[in-house]
Amino acid sequence: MSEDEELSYSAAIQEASKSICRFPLIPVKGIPLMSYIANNFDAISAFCPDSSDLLIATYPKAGTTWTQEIVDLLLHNGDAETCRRAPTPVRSPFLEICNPPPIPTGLELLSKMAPPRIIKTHLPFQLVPAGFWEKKCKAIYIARNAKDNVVSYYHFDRMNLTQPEPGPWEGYIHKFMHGECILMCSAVPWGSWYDHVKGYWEERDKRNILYIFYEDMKENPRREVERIMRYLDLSLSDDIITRIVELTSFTAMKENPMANYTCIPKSVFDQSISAFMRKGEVGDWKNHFTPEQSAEFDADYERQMKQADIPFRTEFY
Ligand code: PPS
Repeated sequence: MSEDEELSYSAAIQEASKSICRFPLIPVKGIPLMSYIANNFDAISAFCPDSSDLLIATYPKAGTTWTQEIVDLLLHNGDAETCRRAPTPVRSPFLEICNPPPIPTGLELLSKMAPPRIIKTHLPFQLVPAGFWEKKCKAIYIARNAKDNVVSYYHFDRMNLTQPEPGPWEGYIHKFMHGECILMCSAVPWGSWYDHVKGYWEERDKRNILYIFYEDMKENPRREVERIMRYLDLSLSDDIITRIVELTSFTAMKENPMANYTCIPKSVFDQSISAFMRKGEVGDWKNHFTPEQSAEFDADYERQMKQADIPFRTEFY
């Protein structure tokens, strides 16, 4: 994307922000999606990737932006300058995103880029366009433990003025636990965390999906950057890997205007309510859950995850 196009992206958001509102949720095959996305879903489903495209799939707030930055740097040999060519959503379009015109949709941005592209999605496995699997595209799935994920999502829904109003924390936990309800007013966009993480987990071997954990990235970022590098069939020097780990630390990304979403105006992302790069920690849930809420959440978690053998960690021991 040229500098002019990048400027026009920011200008488009500025223009559209006058008509921004908290969009209602509409179910698509049972998954609650924001109305703009749901109404455009046939076009999203029909998207035909190139076999060289890479999909980065996550439940919202699981470490998408972090992984997008790591992958962009890996593909550009750790060149920080090149990776500051445009904000994250322009460098690595969000497949299903649709907002009021004139903001370009994810599909429009993708149509102007030559493969290989780094494509972000929050769609659960069953809603991902079939072309990704038919073309045997590589895909990285990042999962984050449910308790930190719900905390991050809650603060995001407070500041992202296009997502449904989160309401009080107490009620939000229940919306998150119940995922996709019949009542769209008591659901969260993209539906159940539990079904999302299980859906990709079950398909990871068959579809050659690299399934990684936010907590592992925090614990040993170098090990996880190297894991991603090998999955992408790249081989970079130790020095470049060290550089990539530094450039993708929470502090570096919080300060990076091309990664911290300050490209989105306050009328859409009000970062005075909560920063996009908020805390970036494992275990922040302890500052939010009461002991009673934690016990109720854990009991429900047991029920929803009992068949799944996914090694989530909610803290470091
Ligand atoms: S989104 O909107 O779904 O794309 O958000 P996503 O990028 O998936 O998740 C945002 C959370 O990830 C944290 N983050 C990071 N943590 C550690 N290191 C790095 N480099 C990093 N970059 C982003 C970000 O702070 C959000 O988590 P919380 O817990 O809210 O701070």
